Amino acid sequence: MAFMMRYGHFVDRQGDTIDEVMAVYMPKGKSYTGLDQVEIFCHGGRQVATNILNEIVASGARVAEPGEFTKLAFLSGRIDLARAEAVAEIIGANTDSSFHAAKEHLLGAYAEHIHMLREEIIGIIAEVEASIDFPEEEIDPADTRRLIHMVDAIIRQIDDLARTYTGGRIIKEGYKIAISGRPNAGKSSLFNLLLRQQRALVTPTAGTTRDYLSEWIDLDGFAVNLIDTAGLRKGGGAIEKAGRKSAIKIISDADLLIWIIDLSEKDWLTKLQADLKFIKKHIKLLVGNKIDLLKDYRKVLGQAKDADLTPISCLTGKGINELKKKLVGSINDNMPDLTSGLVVTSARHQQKLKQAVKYLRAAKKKMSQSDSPEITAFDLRQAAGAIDEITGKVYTEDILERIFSRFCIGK
Ligand SMILES: Nc1nc2c(ncn2[C@@H]2O[C@H](COP(=O)(O)OP(=O)(O)OP(=O)(O)O)[C@@H](O)[C@H]2O)c(=O)[nH]1
Ligand SMILES: [Mg+2]
Repeated sequence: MAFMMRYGHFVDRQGDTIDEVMAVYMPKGKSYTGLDQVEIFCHGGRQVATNILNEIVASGARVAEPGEFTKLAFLSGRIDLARAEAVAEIIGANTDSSFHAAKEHLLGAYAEHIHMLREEIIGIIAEVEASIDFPEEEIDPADTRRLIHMVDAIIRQIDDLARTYTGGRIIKEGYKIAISGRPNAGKSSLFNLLLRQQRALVTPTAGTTRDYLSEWIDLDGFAVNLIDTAGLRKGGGAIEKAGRKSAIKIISDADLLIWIIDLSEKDWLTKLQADLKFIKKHIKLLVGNKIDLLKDYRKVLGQAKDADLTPISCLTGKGINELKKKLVGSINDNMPDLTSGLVVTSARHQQKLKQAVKYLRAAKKKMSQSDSPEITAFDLRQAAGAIDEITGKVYTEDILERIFSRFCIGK
């Protein structure tokens, strides 16, 4: 039966019309949830919808939990868990790249790849278990070598997939760039410049920014979360100390650190050398600011032999385009190829993939030690089980609760 949309009046229990509406009935097996389903289309506006909803609830219905429709779709077997999660990603996508990745997940290339990996593991389990059934027969070492080879190939594939999460997380959550440096270096000035608005307070007083400021910018189609932090220096009052503490946390969470220094200071190089020790663990871009105050900034930069500094002036805007190009380059270096659709954007999936790799490695070790096939099969089954949790072949109420509670109501 084709769906048919009907026109009519929505009347309350007293018989009064609330609104002129359209309604469509979707029978069991053909609806999103897989259950009998009706959708009512009323006029836009909060109050009309609220009145209709109240009337339906008063007649015995209840409001859906967040993600309940998609959860029902999963429970009725219409979609697997990876696709259900992709629905939430589609809704949450706020850049073209996150939308693209989510769409690929929903279309299924990703789920199919996961399914294929699972089938490969199941194939190996079958072979290993076959030797359990015939314990009297000697296992041919060539067979063992072949199986180890197959396990190795799967480990590599799963490992590669799990690694795409570095880029996948960026696609989903945005690329975090923290601007940090000593007080008065021009952090807030750079923040405003990249934001193209006077968002942060800029003053000649060192220690102006105490709390951090966080804004979103679009850099070449990527969502970038730009964070201006308090300047880092010893001493200062309690407020400055608290600001410094939060700045250090932000720096360690960032995907990229912009460390900005004031090139107009006589002792900038000594300071920079001390700073580099402090930030050595971070992925960073060193920026030399206030070149407008220097007669020959190239000569000044030449003093820093091994440190690669990007010269800018927040006052004149010189060097900003070059800096932006470097920022985009740094994002691109971290991004996976999106065209294949094989990008892990969920921390849960990454964790399950890593778990699978762990069990596969254990199985491989046991195979090469010629342990009993029962023990090897156990590890392989654990690996397949971890993969099954991604697609939802195996799930617990707890997992469903965690996934669907993140949805918005009505999805
Ligand atoms: N001449 C010159 N002055 C600049 C430049 N960039 C920033 N300044 C000045 O330097 C001072 C400090 O700038 P801010 O952007 O507030 O520096 P900050 O690093 O955020 O400082 P705190 O928040 O106090 O740590 C202000 O007086 C700015 O106008 C620049 O490129 N050239
Ligand atoms: Mg500031």
